[in-house]
Amino acid sequence: MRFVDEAVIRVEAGRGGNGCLSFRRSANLPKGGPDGGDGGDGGDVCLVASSALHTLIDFRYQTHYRAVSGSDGGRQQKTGKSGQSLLIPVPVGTRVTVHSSGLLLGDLLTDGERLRVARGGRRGLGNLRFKTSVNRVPRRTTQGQAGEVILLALELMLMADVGLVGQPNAGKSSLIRKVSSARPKIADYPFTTRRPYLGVVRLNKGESFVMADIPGIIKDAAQGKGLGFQFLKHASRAGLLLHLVSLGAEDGLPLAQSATIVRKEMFAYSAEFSAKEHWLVFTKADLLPLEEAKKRVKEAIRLLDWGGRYYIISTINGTGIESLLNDLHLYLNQANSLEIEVCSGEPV
Ligand SMILES: Nc1nc2c(ncn2[C@@H]2O[C@H](COP(=O)(O)OP(=O)(O)OP(=O)(O)O)[C@@H](O)[C@H]2O)c(=O)[nH]1
Ligand SMILES: [Mg+2]
Repeated sequence: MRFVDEAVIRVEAGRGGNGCLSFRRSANLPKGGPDGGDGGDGGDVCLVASSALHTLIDFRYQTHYRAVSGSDGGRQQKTGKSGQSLLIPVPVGTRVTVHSSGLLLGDLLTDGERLRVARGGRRGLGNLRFKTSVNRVPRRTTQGQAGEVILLALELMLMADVGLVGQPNAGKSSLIRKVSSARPKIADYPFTTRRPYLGVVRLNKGESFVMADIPGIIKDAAQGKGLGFQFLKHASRAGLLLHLVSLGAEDGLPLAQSATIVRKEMFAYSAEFSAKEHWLVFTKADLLPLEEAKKRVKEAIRLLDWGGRYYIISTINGTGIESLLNDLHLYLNQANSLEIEVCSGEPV
């Protein structure tokens, strides 16, 4: 299936139904009072997050959405039927803004979360409402109001705990395949992965976390080169980034230089990335003797003046994978419990 992470749609809420102008008439009551009922309210348009969806592709085919209008009021004090809300399912992780102004309306982050994006028009009032002691035959009614119409920009940012970033061929897809059931293609040419993939990494005791494989980042990606820039936003929701650097030095550069290319692009894309937890992961350790790999990595760490965590792994012989997963698990658990503490703190 094609991966689409941006869409513009037009949503229109339903009109309110008109109020009714009517007087009671019957054989024994030729001059009855007013009995025109109110109209029904117009239906709202709401977006609802659904974990069953993973792309915005549906919105490429359907770009207009309209909720049902309220019915007009009727004789004998009959209120018109209200229009039902139109619920539009979107993937979890969808950000909703007003297309013209960029105003943020909301982020739909949990399954089932609902966001009203267009309010239905209010009902019109029937003439029964205008009966007073001085006006017993009111001929006044009001019309139902138009529903809101709005052009929305939808943007999907995948929800992952851990994002994989790195140059093409760094071994990102190989790692996610090794530790999850995600199945992105693996090959020795750049940009094998052309869209982000999510994989659930299952750990002992039924615990799990979500990892995102993001297409490779090359020099000048932040200016639009390659594919990396377009998809970097999917890394922006991850709490932790694993930056993969190949010990195979396919780009012919020393490790520290390779790593710097990607770091520069990430920070050029968004300053937000510099505040994120980053770990360096040196891949393809099986390509050289472990002692040699450690020596090169130490040198790179020194040159980069790297104070964060780093790992040496191989998806071919399994080096370092278990310890990486254990540390990820511990880190994410800690981060989650911190979040819970913050949320449950007493209000000050
Ligand atoms: N020797 C060795 N080769 C590896 C290892 N991991 C990945 N590779 C190879 O490196 C090449 C690129 O791997 P991918 O996993 O496709 O790399 P990627 O980072 O997803 O690349 P893009 O999708 O192009 O960004 C493939 O030929 C893999 O077989 C490893 O641990 N050891
Ligand atoms: Mg890949």
